[in-house]
Amino acid sequence: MIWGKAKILRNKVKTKGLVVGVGARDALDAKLIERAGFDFVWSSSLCISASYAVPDANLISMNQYLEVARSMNEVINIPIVADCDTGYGNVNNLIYAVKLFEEAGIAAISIEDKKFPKDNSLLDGGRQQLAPMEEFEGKIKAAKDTQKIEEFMVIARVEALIAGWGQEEAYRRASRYAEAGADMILIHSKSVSSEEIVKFIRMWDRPTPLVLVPTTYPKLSEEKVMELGKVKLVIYANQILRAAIKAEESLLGEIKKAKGIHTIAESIVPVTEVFDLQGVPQMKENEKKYL
Ligand code: SPV
Ligand code: MG
Repeated sequence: MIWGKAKILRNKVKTKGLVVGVGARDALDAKLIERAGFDFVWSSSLCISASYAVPDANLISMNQYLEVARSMNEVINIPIVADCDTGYGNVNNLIYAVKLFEEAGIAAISIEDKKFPKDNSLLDGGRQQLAPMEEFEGKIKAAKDTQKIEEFMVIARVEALIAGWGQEEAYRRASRYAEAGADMILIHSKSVSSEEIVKFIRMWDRPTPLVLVPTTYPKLSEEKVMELGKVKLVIYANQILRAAIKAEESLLGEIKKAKGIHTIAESIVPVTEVFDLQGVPQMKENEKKYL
C-alpha cells in the first residue's frame, strides 16, 4: 500500500476535468480497475454485500466493509472512495468509522442521509427513509472534525431524489451539507432519464463539486457531464459485478451442457493471468533476491 492516497485524489480533483471511478467487491476487482486505467476504486456496499450474497441493507458489519476496503487498498496504487452507507449507525458509529477508514489509508468516504439500517437506493419498493437534515449535518461536522489527514474527503450523499422528496428538498439538503463542510455532494437519482439529475446540476450554484452515479441513466456520458460542469467525480458503481455474474452464469451453463470443460477455453483467461494479478512475478523476483 502507498501512503498519501487522499492527497493523490485531491490532486486529481484539482487538475483533471472529470475523475472517474468504478465499483469493486474485492481486491481482485480493484486490481482490474486500476489496470484498466481508472482514477479510483469505489468500495461499493452493493458489490461487497452481493459478494456475501446478502442484501445491501447493513446486514454485514462495518468491520467486514472495512476489511474488504483495506484488502483492496493494499494491492493498488490508486485511491479508494469508500461507500460507508449512513456511517453504520449514529454519529458515534461514524466517528469510529472515520478513524478506522482513515487509518486504513482510504482516501475518502461517502455517507448518505438515510436512516440506519438503510436499503439499497435502487431497490424497487425499498425503505428510503431520510434522516432528519440536522442529524446528518452533525454527522458531516463530526466526520470533518475527526479526520486527521488534511486531504481526506467526506462526500455527503443526498438521497432526497431517491426518496421522492423532490428537487427543492434535494437542493436544500445539499446546500446545508455543503455549509456543514462536505467536500463534495453526491446527488443520487434512480430516474431512468437523466432529466432529473441534469435539472439538479443546472440548479446547483455552490462551489462544492458534485458526484454522480449514473447507473440508471447511462446515456449521460462523461462528455455530456463535462459540458454541464460542476461535476468532479463519476462512479460506475456496479457494472463489473453484473458483468461477472453474467459471464459466470453463461460459463456454468456451458459446462453443464457440454458435460465437461472442453468447450470453454475461449471464455476464460489462462491461469497465468490469474498468477499475474496475484503478484506472482513480484514474489518470484523477491525469492531470487532474498530467499
Ligand atoms: C453502491 O454501489 O453501493 C451504491 C450506489 O451505494 S447504489 O447501489 O446506487 O445505491
Ligand atoms: Mg452503497
